[in-house]
Amino acid sequence: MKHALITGITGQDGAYLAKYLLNKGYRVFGTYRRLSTPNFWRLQYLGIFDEVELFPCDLMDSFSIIEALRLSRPDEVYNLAAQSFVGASFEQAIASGEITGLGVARLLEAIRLVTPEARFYQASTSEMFGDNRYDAQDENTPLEPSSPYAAAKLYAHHMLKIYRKGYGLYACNGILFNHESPLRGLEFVTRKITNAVAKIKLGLESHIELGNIDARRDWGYAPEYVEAMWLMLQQDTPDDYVVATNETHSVREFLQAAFSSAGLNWEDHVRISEKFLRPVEVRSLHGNYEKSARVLGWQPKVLFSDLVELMVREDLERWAQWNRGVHFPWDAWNYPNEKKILSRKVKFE
Ligand code: NAP
Ligand code: G4F
Repeated sequence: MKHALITGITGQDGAYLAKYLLNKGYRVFGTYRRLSTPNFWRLQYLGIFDEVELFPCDLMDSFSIIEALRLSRPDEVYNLAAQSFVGASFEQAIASGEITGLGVARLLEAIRLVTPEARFYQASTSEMFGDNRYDAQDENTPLEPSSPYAAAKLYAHHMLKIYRKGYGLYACNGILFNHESPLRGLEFVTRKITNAVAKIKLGLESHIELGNIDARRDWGYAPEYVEAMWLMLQQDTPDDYVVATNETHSVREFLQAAFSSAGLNWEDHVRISEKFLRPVEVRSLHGNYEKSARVLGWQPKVLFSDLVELMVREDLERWAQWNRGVHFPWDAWNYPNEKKILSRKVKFE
């Protein structure tokens, strides 16, 4: 039986990847951070909490990484752990560099020393293209990061290439464009919108505050993207791949589609707040996944309008259940309102 180790198993992609690998017959190990309140809701939501084996581990702590590798003896390591929120990386630039950048160097060193035969997947990102001037981005597009998060990911991306070339590790960078789902964190714009649509529809909230709604992203469906991660590690030689839908849509289009799928007019419920504007914005991302299609045989099936609809439907269903007093593992009731969180843009009198 093959062993897989997933860092960041408590996150959106970690949970879906764990489920995918369990279905393929893998023994799945995952790392989680010690938090004051445990965060296993996604694994419970997918019904796999009892099927995965968990280690406490932090990418800031090399010894905890070594211990996770030593105990799990993985054939495949998927590094999904990161401070993954671009907005927060402006507020916590150093911690983002430590975790999202240097954390990967710690992991590569540990693999080199402890399990050099293990195949390694790194969660690289389209955010590395930055506020670029290209119509569509692929594996050869220049990388011009526009956030502390992207700069940290770029460092990790290059460290992987150095370890692949220098030490012969089987290691792949998956340059994934935005991918969403009902398990997406509530801070990211898609889920922030679909959660708000559900609350507004049910009379629990009246409006939502957003930043730059002209920004454009290439949004795909997360459960399909974890399959591409696995495919990358099954090839004869390691390489880097773009995973995307080859469509780009604005946040405004997302709003329009999400509110109208619940029979609402978005303009009645949206306010723009400078609190959600970033010091540097990535205005447009649009991925060309031709190489993934050609080499991996991968292509997206769920596209923009189906994605928006399935996310709205699930958030509506959850809030309706909550209204009926049904209890289930879920994040939203525990995170009542982003408005409580202050930002650097707040001026104190
Ligand atoms: P996510 O939901 O934010 O999950 C991030 C995971 O990293 C969580 O399990 C989190 O643990 C863990 N983590 C955070 N800090 C850590 C630390 N210091 N040590 C160990 N673990 C830590 O992110 P996602 O959407 O699943 O994305 C997975 C990966 O793909 C991330 O690396 C992200 O940057 C990258 N990526 C995502 C997208 C996308 O559109 N989703 C696109 C391109 C690349 P807690 O649960 O304890 O917070
Ligand atoms: O949903 P977002 O926060 O995602 P972003 O910044 O594109 O990053 C995500 O995708 C990356 C891949 O390209 C990943 F590497 C990264 O880990 C993460 O998963 O923001 C999307 C767009 C941005 O342009 C942002 O400025 O939406 C805009 N936006 C407008 N109002 C907002 C808001 N974003 C958030 N989070 N919240 C708002 O109120």
